[in-house]
Amino acid sequence: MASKPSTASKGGKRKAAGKAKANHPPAFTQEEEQRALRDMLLIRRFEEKAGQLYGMGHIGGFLHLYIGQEAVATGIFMARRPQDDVITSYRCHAQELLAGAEPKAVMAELTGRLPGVSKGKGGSMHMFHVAGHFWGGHGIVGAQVPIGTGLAFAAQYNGEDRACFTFFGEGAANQGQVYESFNMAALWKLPVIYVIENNRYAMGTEISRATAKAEELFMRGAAFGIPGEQVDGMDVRAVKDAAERALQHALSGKGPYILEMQTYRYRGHSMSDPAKYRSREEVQKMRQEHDPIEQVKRRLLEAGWATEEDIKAVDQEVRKVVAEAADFATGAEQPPEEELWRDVYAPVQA
Ligand SMILES: Cc1ncc(C[n+]2csc(CCOP(=O)(O)OP(=O)(O)O)c2C)c(N)n1
Repeated sequence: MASKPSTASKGGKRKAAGKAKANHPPAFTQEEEQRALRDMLLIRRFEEKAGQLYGMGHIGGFLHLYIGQEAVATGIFMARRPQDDVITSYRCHAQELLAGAEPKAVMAELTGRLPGVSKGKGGSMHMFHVAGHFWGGHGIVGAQVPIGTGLAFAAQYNGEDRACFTFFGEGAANQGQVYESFNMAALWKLPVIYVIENNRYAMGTEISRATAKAEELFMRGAAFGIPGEQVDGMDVRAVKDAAERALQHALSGKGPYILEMQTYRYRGHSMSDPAKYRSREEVQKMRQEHDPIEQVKRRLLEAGWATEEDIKAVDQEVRKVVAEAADFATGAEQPPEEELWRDVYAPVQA
């Protein structure tokens, strides 16, 4: 079963690992469905607008969109407690918004303006929200994995009640530092949950062309005794359910846990990717059959918890927030030249 953790057994044989589709997550309450709808719509509309601003020349540098993957960050944030840490790669706008950053300040970071979350100096890949325990936003593939492991070490060392959700892509799952982190996390039983966002494509390569045992990424910790689960990452209920189980495990002193989220990104790796490595039909099929937002809408309608008009009203409200953020971000002040020298080093306390 997908919901059962798998580790290597004593005889060297692995327990059977199910497919993501076999997962039957517990139903959401009306409130949870409504929250999931709004959060995922905010992320999608925000990303669509960011894509437009990039096309108009308002955003420079890289821009990696999260469209299609909304259920992963949303489900994790529904399970995490406010004190739990989160860290991710350069594909980070969704986590930044869910951690509580103002959409205006996030968009202003994308356009490189002073009121941006990193004063316009970080851009798309380097955003943080310390008050919301979100620690970035990292451009080096896999680099956030040891940092997330370190955050979990700090929690354990300081006797604090928190765990760290450490996101990384399936491409990053082949990086050496991931396994150094797994070793330390397992050895010291650190409260860290490794969230592998398997969107099936790294920068320009389909997973099976670059990754051994591509269908079993959740087993990547088996040699260290780290349990793992494969999760339907297009279903926000499955994500939340698995994240709660993983958090429970990590907080009970049993150490790290791996969640392989089977997800999909609709857009290219970044804005400059023509995505020639897959067909339009494949993307279309995912959108039609597995879209995370459409799944929530369908359930809300079927349960009689919302009408088409109610759903449209949420969308309108979110579009307004995003449009205001875009206006703000394109009209805000640029960082002055002296900002270049600020925030380079942390102040040292004697
Ligand atoms: C150490 C390092 N190697 C290569 C790159 C270039 N690069 C940026 S993203 C990327 C692909 C990563 O794919 P994945 O981890 O699956 O994440 P996704 O972009 O799919 O979210 C590569 C190779 C980099 N930034 N850092």
